[in-house]
Amino acid sequence: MPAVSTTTMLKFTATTHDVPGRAWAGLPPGPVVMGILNVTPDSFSDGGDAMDAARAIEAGQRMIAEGAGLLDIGGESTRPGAVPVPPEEERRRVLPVVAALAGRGVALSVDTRNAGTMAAALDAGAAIVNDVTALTHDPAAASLVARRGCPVVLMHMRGTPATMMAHATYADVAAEVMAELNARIGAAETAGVVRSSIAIDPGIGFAKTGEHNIVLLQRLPILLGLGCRIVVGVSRKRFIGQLSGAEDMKQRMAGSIAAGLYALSQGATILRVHDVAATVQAVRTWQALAG
Ligand code: HH2
Repeated sequence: MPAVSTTTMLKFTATTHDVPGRAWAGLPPGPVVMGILNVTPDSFSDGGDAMDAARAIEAGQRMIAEGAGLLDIGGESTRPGAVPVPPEEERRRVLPVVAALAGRGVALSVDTRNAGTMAAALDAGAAIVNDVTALTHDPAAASLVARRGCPVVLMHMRGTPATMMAHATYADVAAEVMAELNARIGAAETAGVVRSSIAIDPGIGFAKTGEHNIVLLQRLPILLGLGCRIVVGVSRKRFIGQLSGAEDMKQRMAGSIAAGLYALSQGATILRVHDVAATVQAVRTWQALAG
């Protein structure tokens, strides 16, 4: 893990105010709601809800009408211990949904760690790659993203979905996540990815305990120093249940919105959520008041 010097930290802090409005993926500068479309039978929070293409397309259309600025389409669950999905099956799940929702007024991201799925989804009309492994899982991913020149979300994780919780040990979670994301940005740039096409994500729940998630959100402004827009996904996650007492994942909407608004106040500008209509209403109200 690269060391981050005090001078670098100060430089990061000094540029903080520049970042939230930064152009990325053609999105407006303020908060954007990214609707989650999991075309999977086993996602932790909505598994099976949008499993077949027709239901996923309908859900996507509803999210667009509800004010989503982005749709994130995935065909493989990354919950702790999830069974990996062969890339061919992943493509069978996501491609018809991408093709049907392309050109409907919002950008589509494909949530995948496989270069073949990234390429096929971009060909089918997706504009953005969202990789929970920050382009580390597939050796062909970084050069593919560089060649296509598409915007990319680099999320922080350690290990794999199967092993990540064994790696949830940090002396200073915020500084280590920042340093590790900084290293991933550097690796992507070395592969030819342009920095302005990169957004970052602290990876809430990925190789993090509930306490780590809380500290990361409280110290989120440290990530602004990396000069990229920040995506945050707290929606229905386990720590929302821990904080609020809501054990049923589908009963975690209010807590998810509270955590999402808090993330916006800490410098995030893209919220990855299941409950689009309620989040859009909350974000608009928060934005009007916060200015
Ligand atoms: N979280 C999940 C999946 N992809 N991508 C980004 N950038 N940030 C996240 O926090 C994130 C993500 C996990 O949530 P979900 O899609 O609801 O569940 P599953 O992985 O089980 O499909």
